[in-house]
Amino acid sequence: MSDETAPDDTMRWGPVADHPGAAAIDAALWQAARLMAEADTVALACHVSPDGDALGAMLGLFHSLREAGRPSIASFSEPFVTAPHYRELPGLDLLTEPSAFLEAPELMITFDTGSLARLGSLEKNARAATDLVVIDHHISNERYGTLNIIDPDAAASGMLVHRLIRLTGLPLNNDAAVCLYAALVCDTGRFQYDTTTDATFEVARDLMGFDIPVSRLSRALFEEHRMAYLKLLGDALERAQLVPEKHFVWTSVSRDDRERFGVEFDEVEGLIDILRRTAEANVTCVIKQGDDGVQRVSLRGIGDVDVHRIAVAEGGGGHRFAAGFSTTDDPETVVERILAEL
Ligand SMILES: [Mn+2]
Repeated sequence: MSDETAPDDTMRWGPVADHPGAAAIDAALWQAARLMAEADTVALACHVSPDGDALGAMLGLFHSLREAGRPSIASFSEPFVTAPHYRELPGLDLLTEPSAFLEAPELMITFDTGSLARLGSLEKNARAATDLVVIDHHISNERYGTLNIIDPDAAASGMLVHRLIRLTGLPLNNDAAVCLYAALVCDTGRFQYDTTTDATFEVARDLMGFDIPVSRLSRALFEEHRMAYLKLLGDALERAQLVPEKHFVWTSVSRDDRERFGVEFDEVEGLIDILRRTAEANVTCVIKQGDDGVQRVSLRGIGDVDVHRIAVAEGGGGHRFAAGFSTTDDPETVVERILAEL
């Protein structure tokens, strides 16, 4: 699921403890910095099928640690490929294959990853880690670390990495700045979601002190697609169905569809951002079948609708306005269940 790219209403759920104060977060970040200083190697990981925030946050700290001369590795689970629109993020070529990741890291840090299961094949490495630091902004985070730094008020996990670097005096170099900028623009929808605050602009301003290729990044991240994807998009929109009485629109992309158009699973990530433009809909759903046959269901909501609730009922997670879950049921059955919930 790469459904973390929309705002959440941070006042809506969770006990007060889910919203640690600034001092508590800073104390936890200092604790993480101490662990990083003591570990022989710092092992970084993010969730399966990483999005711009997961990659950007992880690579941001990776570049900082490398600049500081701290031995570190970074990885994510198989399928060990990143969507082509992340190609401008520096450091993808420095990632370690998950099979070569430390089996029992002294210190492992996860980014943007709400649960151990979301680490995919790296879950076993996380379970074997002596210290496990969890850096995330998902309110549904299961707090599976030995040190959990969860800030639902942060617009992106990259915001927390920036805070860690600036708070503790870790070096911020150009590559780190580009990665953190990518994390920020991806999870704020290019400063368009309600998560966009003075804090996000302050971080953006700090990062802009470096040489950020703004327009090149923007085109790669948000605009450019292969013709094959645009053809698949046309087909998926042609088949999209509006359920007017439920203000619901949905479409699906099967494994066969992707094979027919020659499109990889990760390339279809942004389809929902097109379909959610439907004026008649408050809830948008895209059901994408992975190469393993499993259906990944992405939900987007606007207004009073809480799609997080629907996703949680299906064993998934996310935010109030952007959530998702996985299922082996066929798309029609899934949609029937969602419609019943609405
Ligand atoms: Mn995120």
